[in-house]
Amino acid sequence: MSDEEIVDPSHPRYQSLMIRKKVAEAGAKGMLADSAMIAHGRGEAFDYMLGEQTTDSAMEATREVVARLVNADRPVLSLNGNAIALAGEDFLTIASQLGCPVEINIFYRTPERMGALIGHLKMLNAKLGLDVDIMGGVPDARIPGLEGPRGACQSEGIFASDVILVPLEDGDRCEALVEMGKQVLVIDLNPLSRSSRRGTVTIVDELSRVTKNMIQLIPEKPQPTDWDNNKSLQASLNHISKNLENRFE
Ligand code: PTJ
Repeated sequence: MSDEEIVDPSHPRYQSLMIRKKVAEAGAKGMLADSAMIAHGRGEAFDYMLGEQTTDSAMEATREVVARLVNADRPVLSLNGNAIALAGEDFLTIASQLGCPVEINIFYRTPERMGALIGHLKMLNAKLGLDVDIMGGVPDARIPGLEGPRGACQSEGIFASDVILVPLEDGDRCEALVEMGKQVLVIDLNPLSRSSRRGTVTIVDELSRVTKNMIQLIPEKPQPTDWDNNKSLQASLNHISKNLENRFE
Protein backbone atom coordinates (compact mmCIF):
# COMPACT_ATOMS: atom_id res chain seq x y z
CA MET A 1 0.00 0.00 0.00
CA SER A 2 1.42 3.43 -0.94
CA ASP A 3 1.79 6.24 1.61
CA GLU A 4 -0.76 8.25 -0.38
CA GLU A 5 -3.27 5.49 0.32
CA ILE A 6 -2.37 5.31 4.00
CA VAL A 7 -2.39 9.10 4.49
CA ASP A 8 -5.36 10.77 2.86
CA PRO A 9 -4.41 13.91 0.85
CA SER A 10 -7.08 15.79 2.82
CA HIS A 11 -5.10 15.21 6.04
CA PRO A 12 -4.09 18.65 7.40
CA ARG A 13 -0.46 17.56 7.65
CA TYR A 14 -0.38 15.82 4.27
CA GLN A 15 2.31 18.05 2.71
CA SER A 16 4.51 17.80 5.75
CA LEU A 17 4.11 13.98 5.84
CA MET A 18 4.99 13.71 2.14
CA ILE A 19 8.13 15.81 2.66
CA ARG A 20 9.13 13.55 5.56
CA LYS A 21 8.61 10.60 3.23
CA LYS A 22 11.17 12.07 0.81
CA VAL A 23 13.70 12.33 3.63
CA ALA A 24 12.97 8.77 4.79
CA GLU A 25 13.33 7.36 1.25
CA ALA A 26 16.61 9.17 0.65
CA GLY A 27 17.84 7.81 3.99
CA ALA A 28 16.98 4.27 2.90
CA LYS A 29 19.06 4.83 -0.27
CA GLY A 30 22.10 5.74 1.84
CA MET A 31 22.11 9.41 0.82
CA LEU A 32 21.65 11.00 4.23
CA ALA A 33 23.44 11.56 7.52
CA ASP A 34 22.06 9.62 10.52
CA SER A 35 20.91 12.92 11.99
CA ALA A 36 19.15 14.10 8.82
CA MET A 37 15.61 13.55 10.14
CA ILE A 38 16.44 15.36 13.37
CA ALA A 39 17.72 18.34 11.39
CA HIS A 40 14.55 18.19 9.31
CA GLY A 41 12.39 18.08 12.46
CA ARG A 42 14.07 21.19 13.81
CA GLY A 43 13.24 22.91 10.55
CA GLU A 44 9.62 21.72 10.74
CA ALA A 45 9.22 23.20 14.20
CA PHE A 46 10.25 26.62 12.94
CA ASP A 47 8.11 26.24 9.84
CA TYR A 48 5.11 25.50 12.06
CA MET A 49 5.70 28.75 13.92
CA LEU A 50 6.10 30.65 10.66
CA GLY A 51 2.70 29.36 9.54
CA GLU A 52 4.18 27.07 6.85
CA GLN A 53 4.21 29.90 4.33
CA THR A 54 6.66 32.13 2.52
CA THR A 55 6.58 35.38 4.46
CA ASP A 56 7.04 38.75 2.76
CA SER A 57 10.52 39.10 4.22
CA ALA A 58 11.47 35.59 3.01
CA MET A 59 10.31 36.48 -0.50
CA GLU A 60 12.39 39.69 -0.41
CA ALA A 61 15.41 37.65 0.72
CA THR A 62 14.79 35.13 -2.06
CA ARG A 63 14.76 37.95 -4.62
CA GLU A 64 18.03 39.28 -3.18
CA VAL A 65 19.64 35.83 -3.31
CA VAL A 66 18.58 35.41 -6.93
CA ALA A 67 19.92 38.89 -7.78
CA ARG A 68 23.32 38.05 -6.29
CA LEU A 69 23.52 34.69 -8.05
CA VAL A 70 22.48 36.14 -11.41
CA ASN A 71 25.14 38.87 -11.10
CA ALA A 72 27.92 36.61 -9.78
CA ASP A 73 31.11 35.84 -11.72
CA ARG A 74 31.44 32.28 -10.37
CA PRO A 75 28.26 31.18 -8.63
CA VAL A 76 28.05 27.70 -7.08
CA LEU A 77 25.21 25.81 -5.41
CA SER A 78 26.58 23.79 -2.48
CA LEU A 79 24.34 20.81 -1.81
CA ASN A 80 24.17 18.50 1.21
CA GLY A 81 22.15 15.32 1.72
CA ASN A 82 18.92 16.95 2.90
CA ALA A 83 18.97 19.55 0.11
CA ILE A 84 19.37 16.85 -2.54
CA ALA A 85 16.65 14.67 -0.98
CA LEU A 86 14.12 17.49 -0.78
CA ALA A 87 14.84 19.51 -3.91
CA GLY A 88 17.48 17.79 -6.07
CA GLU A 89 15.54 18.37 -9.30
CA ASP A 90 14.91 22.03 -8.52
CA PHE A 91 18.57 22.69 -7.70
CA LEU A 92 19.65 21.19 -11.03
CA THR A 93 17.05 23.36 -12.78
CA ILE A 94 18.35 26.47 -10.98
CA ALA A 95 21.98 25.60 -11.81
CA SER A 96 21.00 25.15 -15.43
CA GLN A 97 19.18 28.52 -15.47
CA LEU A 98 22.27 30.18 -13.96
CA GLY A 99 24.78 28.18 -16.02
CA CYS A 100 26.70 27.21 -12.87
CA PRO A 101 27.85 23.95 -11.25
CA VAL A 102 26.47 22.25 -8.18
CA GLU A 103 28.96 20.88 -5.67
CA ILE A 104 28.11 18.17 -3.17
CA ASN A 105 29.62 19.29 0.11
CA ILE A 106 28.46 17.24 3.07
CA PHE A 107 29.18 17.53 6.77
CA TYR A 108 29.27 13.77 7.44
CA ARG A 109 31.35 12.76 4.43
CA THR A 110 31.78 9.07 3.58
CA PRO A 111 32.63 7.54 0.18
CA GLU A 112 29.34 5.57 0.29
CA ARG A 113 27.20 8.69 0.82
CA MET A 114 29.10 10.65 -1.83
CA GLY A 115 28.56 7.79 -4.32
CA ALA A 116 24.82 7.63 -3.53
CA LEU A 117 24.39 11.42 -3.83
CA ILE A 118 26.37 11.75 -7.06
CA GLY A 119 24.46 8.78 -8.56
CA HIS A 120 21.13 10.36 -7.58
CA LEU A 121 22.00 13.76 -9.12
CA LYS A 122 23.28 12.10 -12.30
CA MET A 123 20.00 10.22 -12.58
CA LEU A 124 18.04 13.49 -12.14
CA ASN A 125 20.26 15.30 -14.68
CA ALA A 126 19.40 12.61 -17.25
CA LYS A 127 15.70 12.59 -16.31
CA LEU A 128 15.49 16.39 -16.79
CA GLY A 129 17.60 16.32 -19.97
CA LEU A 130 20.17 18.64 -18.34
CA ASP A 131 23.94 18.62 -18.34
CA VAL A 132 24.70 20.40 -15.07
CA ASP A 133 28.28 19.99 -13.84
CA ILE A 134 28.14 17.91 -10.63
CA MET A 135 31.24 18.59 -8.54
CA GLY A 136 32.46 17.39 -5.16
CA GLY A 137 33.46 13.82 -6.01
CA VAL A 138 37.15 14.61 -6.45
CA PRO A 139 38.06 17.27 -3.88
CA ASP A 140 41.41 18.93 -4.57
CA ALA A 141 41.21 21.98 -2.29
CA ARG A 142 40.33 22.84 1.31
CA ILE A 143 38.19 25.47 2.98
CA PRO A 144 40.73 27.14 5.32
CA GLY A 145 40.00 26.70 9.03
CA LEU A 146 37.96 23.50 8.74
CA GLU A 147 39.55 20.26 9.87
CA GLY A 148 38.75 16.83 8.44
CA PRO A 149 36.56 15.74 5.53
CA ARG A 150 34.03 18.58 5.91
CA GLY A 151 36.65 21.06 4.69
CA ALA A 152 37.16 19.18 1.42
CA CYS A 153 36.05 21.03 -1.71
CA GLN A 154 36.86 21.42 -5.38
CA SER A 155 39.27 24.10 -6.65
CA GLU A 156 37.12 24.95 -9.68
CA GLY A 157 33.90 24.87 -7.64
CA ILE A 158 33.35 26.10 -4.09
CA PHE A 159 36.98 27.17 -3.62
CA ALA A 160 36.98 29.58 -6.59
CA SER A 161 33.37 30.78 -6.21
CA ASP A 162 32.52 34.38 -5.39
CA VAL A 163 28.87 33.75 -4.52
CA ILE A 164 27.73 30.48 -2.94
CA LEU A 165 24.26 29.22 -2.05
CA VAL A 166 24.33 27.02 1.05
CA PRO A 167 21.01 25.44 2.00
CA LEU A 168 21.02 24.02 5.56
CA GLU A 169 24.68 24.86 6.14
CA ASP A 170 26.42 24.22 9.45
CA GLY A 171 27.56 27.32 11.31
CA ASP A 172 31.30 26.57 11.22
CA ARG A 173 31.42 26.12 7.49
CA CYS A 174 29.26 29.17 6.88
CA GLU A 175 31.70 31.25 8.93
CA ALA A 176 34.71 29.74 7.15
CA LEU A 177 33.20 30.58 3.73
CA VAL A 178 32.47 34.16 4.85
CA GLU A 179 36.10 34.39 6.06
CA MET A 180 37.20 33.41 2.53
CA GLY A 181 35.51 36.62 1.32
CA LYS A 182 32.59 34.95 -0.40
CA GLN A 183 28.99 36.12 -0.45
CA VAL A 184 27.29 33.30 1.44
CA LEU A 185 23.58 32.90 0.71
CA VAL A 186 21.82 30.77 3.33
CA ILE A 187 18.48 28.94 3.37
CA ASP A 188 17.48 28.05 6.94
CA LEU A 189 14.12 27.95 8.70
CA ASN A 190 15.80 28.87 11.99
CA PRO A 191 16.45 32.63 11.99
CA LEU A 192 18.56 32.24 15.15
CA SER A 193 21.06 29.68 13.82
CA ARG A 194 24.70 30.68 13.45
CA SER A 195 24.48 30.16 9.68
CA SER A 196 21.44 32.43 9.47
CA ARG A 197 23.21 35.14 11.47
CA ARG A 198 26.57 34.86 9.70
CA GLY A 199 25.26 34.59 6.13
CA THR A 200 25.38 37.54 3.73
CA VAL A 201 21.71 37.01 2.83
CA THR A 202 19.49 34.52 4.67
CA ILE A 203 16.19 33.15 3.42
CA VAL A 204 14.12 32.01 6.42
CA ASP A 205 11.81 29.66 4.54
CA GLU A 206 11.34 25.99 3.76
CA LEU A 207 13.86 24.77 1.22
CA SER A 208 11.42 23.29 -1.30
CA ARG A 209 9.27 26.44 -1.28
CA VAL A 210 12.42 28.54 -1.82
CA THR A 211 13.61 26.59 -4.85
CA LYS A 212 10.21 26.93 -6.54
CA ASN A 213 10.29 30.70 -5.94
CA MET A 214 13.87 30.95 -7.24
CA ILE A 215 12.97 29.18 -10.49
CA GLN A 216 10.22 31.78 -11.05
CA LEU A 217 12.45 34.76 -10.16
CA ILE A 218 15.63 33.95 -12.12
CA PRO A 219 14.21 34.95 -15.56
CA GLU A 220 13.34 38.40 -14.09
CA LYS A 221 17.09 39.01 -13.47
CA PRO A 222 16.62 41.17 -10.35
CA GLN A 223 19.42 43.54 -9.26
CA PRO A 224 21.18 43.35 -5.85
CA THR A 225 20.29 45.95 -3.22
CA ASP A 226 22.04 47.33 -0.16
CA TRP A 227 20.90 44.34 1.90
CA ASP A 228 20.48 44.52 5.71
CA ASN A 229 20.43 40.86 6.79
CA ASN A 230 19.81 41.56 10.49
CA LYS A 231 16.73 43.57 9.60
CA SER A 232 15.44 40.69 7.50
CA LEU A 233 16.11 38.13 10.29
CA GLN A 234 14.32 40.38 12.77
CA ALA A 235 11.33 40.55 10.40
CA SER A 236 11.18 36.72 10.43
CA LEU A 237 11.25 36.64 14.23
CA ASN A 238 8.57 39.35 14.37
CA HIS A 239 6.44 37.25 12.04
CA ILE A 240 6.80 34.23 14.33
CA SER A 241 5.87 36.17 17.44
CA LYS A 242 2.90 37.82 15.73
CA ASN A 243 1.77 34.43 14.44
CA LEU A 244 1.88 33.01 17.98
CA GLU A 245 0.20 35.97 19.71
CA ASN A 246 -3.17 35.45 21.41
CA ARG A 247 -3.43 31.81 20.34
CA PHE A 248 -5.45 30.73 23.36
CA GLU A 249 -7.64 33.75 24.06
O1 PTJ B 1 24.27 15.93 4.49
P1 PTJ B 1 25.18 16.44 5.56
O2 PTJ B 1 26.20 15.42 6.02
O3 PTJ B 1 25.85 17.75 5.19
O4 PTJ B 1 24.31 16.73 6.88
C1 PTJ B 1 23.20 17.55 6.78
C2 PTJ B 1 22.57 17.91 8.15
C3 PTJ B 1 21.33 18.74 7.84
C4 PTJ B 1 22.19 16.65 8.89
C5 PTJ B 1 23.59 18.70 8.98
O5 PTJ B 1 24.03 19.80 8.23
C6 PTJ B 1 23.02 19.15 10.30
O6 PTJ B 1 23.13 18.50 11.33
O7 PTJ B 1 22.37 20.32 10.26
P2 PTJ B 1 21.85 21.12 11.55
O8 PTJ B 1 23.02 21.72 12.27
O9 PTJ B 1 20.87 20.33 12.32
O10 PTJ B 1 21.11 22.33 10.86
C7 PTJ B 1 20.04 22.15 10.04
C8 PTJ B 1 19.34 23.52 9.92
O11 PTJ B 1 18.53 23.46 8.78
C9 PTJ B 1 18.45 23.85 11.12
O12 PTJ B 1 18.67 25.17 11.53
C10 PTJ B 1 17.02 23.66 10.59
O13 PTJ B 1 16.15 24.62 11.12
C11 PTJ B 1 17.20 23.91 9.10
N1 PTJ B 1 16.31 23.13 8.25
C12 PTJ B 1 15.97 21.82 8.37
N2 PTJ B 1 15.13 21.44 7.38
C13 PTJ B 1 14.92 22.54 6.61
C14 PTJ B 1 15.66 23.62 7.16
N3 PTJ B 1 15.66 24.84 6.60
C15 PTJ B 1 14.93 25.01 5.47
N4 PTJ B 1 14.20 24.03 4.90
C16 PTJ B 1 14.16 22.78 5.42
N5 PTJ B 1 13.46 21.81 4.84
